[in-house]
Amino acid sequence: MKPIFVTQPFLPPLEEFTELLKQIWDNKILTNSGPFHKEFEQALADFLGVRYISLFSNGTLALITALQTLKITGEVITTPFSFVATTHALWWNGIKPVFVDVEADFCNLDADKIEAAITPQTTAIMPVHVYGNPCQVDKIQKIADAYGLKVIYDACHAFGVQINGNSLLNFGDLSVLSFHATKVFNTIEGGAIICHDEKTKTRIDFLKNFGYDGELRVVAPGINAKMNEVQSAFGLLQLKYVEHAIEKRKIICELYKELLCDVKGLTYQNQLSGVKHNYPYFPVFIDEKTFGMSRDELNELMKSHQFFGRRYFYPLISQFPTYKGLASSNPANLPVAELKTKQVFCLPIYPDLELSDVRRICELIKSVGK
Ligand code: T4K
Repeated sequence: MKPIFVTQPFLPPLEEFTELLKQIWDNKILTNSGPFHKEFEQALADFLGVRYISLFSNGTLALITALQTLKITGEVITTPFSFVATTHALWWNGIKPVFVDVEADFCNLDADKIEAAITPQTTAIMPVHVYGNPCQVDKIQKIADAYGLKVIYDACHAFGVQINGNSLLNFGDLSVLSFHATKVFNTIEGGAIICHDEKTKTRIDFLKNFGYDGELRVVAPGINAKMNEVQSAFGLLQLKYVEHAIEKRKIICELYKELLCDVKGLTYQNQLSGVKHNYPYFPVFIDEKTFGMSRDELNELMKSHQFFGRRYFYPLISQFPTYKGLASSNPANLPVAELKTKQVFCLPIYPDLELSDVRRICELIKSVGK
């Protein structure tokens, strides 16, 4: 049996990509805001329904730069239930992460617990739209406004997600996307910052290019985080196919839900009304007692059948050595996240996953306890 991994990147037709590569070979512009970069940036802003977008070489550098853009310092309230890059971006800026618990339904930062964690040092909130499910954006904005805090969304899972027809990326001061190979939309590696005014976009563009404003002026201590022409051309092509790819993910997600709906001790996340989803992951949550097997045992069983799901996100970021010593990392402060991280298991989902493989995965899961 061929192994089935948690994901597999979506790739455009090779011959279409080689056509674009020929253009790069002809004009010899490889990076530094070339023609494909410009075209992709505009096409992406139009596609996503956002005003300003700045392309990056990956999501992590985009997160680090987003914090630099708004000159965030001191303490930032964030979630422990994410990929470790979310908190690393704070660490790279010398900012102290303050972990707040998540809510049970979607594992997103619990807006009702944010206020209690605010101190005079707090300057921003950095929530994550985990698995592409929107955070409680209105509640979070209300708190931010009341305390004069910035909001930077790690929207790395939220490509194309909309609330009532409006892009989720339009909420908060900034949102950050990842276009990593494992994401719904990929440029092999890549990322972006979304902002809402031209001045901020200009600052972001300076920061990702060493701080250069023109040939001789350096206006800030910037970094090199530019997306190159090959990635940009690849992204432009991917954009043609992404709606179709999301549609295929939706079919897989619906089949999982149909086949797993009556499995005792296994739950999955139901969609919020008014949300156009992008189906990046299919997390299930295992209650060991009722299911008859722990999440880790299920993982081993699946592996023995060549199904390689993943425990995104286990361990919690707060449990990694760099962050474990923080007061907010105390498990007693994060009871819901501590529970969810032990239960979660992400099943394979990607556009080319065969529905027959989804059925085989579900049969195996359903065989537990029989
Ligand atoms: N914030 C959030 C919330 C994020 O989830 C991420 C990234 C970031 C920030 C940072 O964005 P980037 O700087 O990465 O743009 C993966 C990804 O490397 C990472 O991008 C992603 N989140 C994270 C959730 O997952 P791994 O270590 O699990 O990936 P890996 O290599 O084990 O891949 C998983 C499976 O995918 C493999 O078993 C096989 C398949 N695969 C993977 C790659 C890379 C392929 O078939 N082809 C491939 O090229 O971290």
